Amino acid sequence: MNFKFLIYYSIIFFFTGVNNTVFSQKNKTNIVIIYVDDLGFGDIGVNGAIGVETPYIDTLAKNGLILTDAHSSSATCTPSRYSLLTGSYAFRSNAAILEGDAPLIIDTKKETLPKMLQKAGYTTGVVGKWHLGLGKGKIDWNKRIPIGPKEVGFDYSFLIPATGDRVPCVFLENQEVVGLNSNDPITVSYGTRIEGYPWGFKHPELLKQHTDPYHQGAVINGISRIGYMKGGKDALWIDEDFPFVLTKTAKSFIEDHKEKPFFLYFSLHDIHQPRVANKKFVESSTMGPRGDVIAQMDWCVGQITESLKEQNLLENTLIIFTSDNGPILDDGYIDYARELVGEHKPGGIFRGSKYSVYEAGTRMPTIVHWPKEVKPGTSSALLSQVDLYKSLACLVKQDVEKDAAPDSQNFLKSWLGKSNKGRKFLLEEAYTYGLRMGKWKYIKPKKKPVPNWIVQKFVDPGFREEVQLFNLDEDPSEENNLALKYPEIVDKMKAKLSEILEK
Ligand code: NG6
Ligand code: CA
Repeated sequence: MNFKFLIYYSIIFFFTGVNNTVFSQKNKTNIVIIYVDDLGFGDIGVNGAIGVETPYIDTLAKNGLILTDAHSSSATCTPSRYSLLTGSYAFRSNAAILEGDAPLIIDTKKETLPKMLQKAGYTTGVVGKWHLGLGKGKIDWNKRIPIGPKEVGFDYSFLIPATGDRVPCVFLENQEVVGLNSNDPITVSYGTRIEGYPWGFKHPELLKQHTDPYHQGAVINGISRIGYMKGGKDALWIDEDFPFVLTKTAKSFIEDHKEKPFFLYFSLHDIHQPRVANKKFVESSTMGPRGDVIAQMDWCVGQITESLKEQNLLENTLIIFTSDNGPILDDGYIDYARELVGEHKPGGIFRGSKYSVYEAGTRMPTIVHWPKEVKPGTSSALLSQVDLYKSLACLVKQDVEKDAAPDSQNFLKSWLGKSNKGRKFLLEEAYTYGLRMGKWKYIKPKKKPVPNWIVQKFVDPGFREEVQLFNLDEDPSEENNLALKYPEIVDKMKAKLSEILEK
């Protein structure tokens, strides 16, 4: 072959090669996880909500797969998010609810779900609630925070750093406070009171909603929070604007990355308290603030699906809609959620709530929507969010690194409704452990006293001095303890739980 031909063939090869890559990249499924905060199984229309309508979520459900036995790994936020992103059970790193200035709890040396997707060619983004900690120790909020979502595997981040009821009340974009005026630096303190924003317990007249004694730190936007804060006035968020700020940011991420495959972890703050809906949604339900923020959250979901539709991406985007832990009525703010709930059952027929080892603690409203691959329907396969890591790795044909995701199992077929096979054993983490096996649910006894603040919330966290065993086929609401009747099942499940916890 002479030199001219060599050049000619190289050019042809180069372009077809590039085109193939572009072609296959373009056809990769986008992945969007919509992770709602404190949304209960019964809080959406398709699962029987009364008093609030969720038309956008119901449309996803109508055209997608409704999972009726899919679980967050834990009955609280940080542990569930930790498991989702690492494929590890939360107990492995003692993941527990974090304060707003806590260090990052994910080991940045290890592979994570977003890092695995990056390797598969995905651009990754997180928009919304983080609550996994930031930095290594004391955080300087006035500089770029050197350790955060980027080091966990997100190319882009726009965050509520912890929760709406914790300082600092500012957004972080790519680990920098948005809109900070350097002449008004931010200081944050947990424990030691610092002068700055007035304190809730001293200034009840400033409050939109009264609170329990634990939420009486800095008053910002008429809401007193956990923790104290000074400075950063120009950067303060307005809680009522969350739905607009977060959906606008998520939509921009989708638009900016529409040409290439992307992974969006869209982490809404609703239904967590403080529940202060935007005026567009106030009185949009008959349940007061808690119902109104469910309607608001539904609108946010609709914004994402509409945006995907506009970009012609809805057909080939895998949307997984779910929640981080079960519902709670009174969690610190007096917003009359308990008084206004009426006939509505936030946890559906299931016993328990957020913080609880009973089913409502972790059994999440879950919908999978992917018109190209997922047929509309319902599945009762027993699934855990900890498995999304290896299931999505299978979807994008990516090997998982050796030490990564030790508790994750590939259940892709079941997540897509192509199989009914669920987990043989499923761990539920709360203030004690629950274990599912077929129709059985075992709850480990625990002798530790129940924390006072949980009792004050009228929550039954489910730990007892004695073993509990329920037959969920006959007793889905976990009312009849059968432990004494079936000692051999108890022994088997006890042994299995010890094996999981000691592995
Ligand atoms: C608890 C808070 C509660 C809520 C929760 C986090 C107290 C007494 N209660 O510690 O109000 O913020 O943390 O919720 O401080 S979660 O959904 O992010 O796990
Ligand atoms: Ca939560």
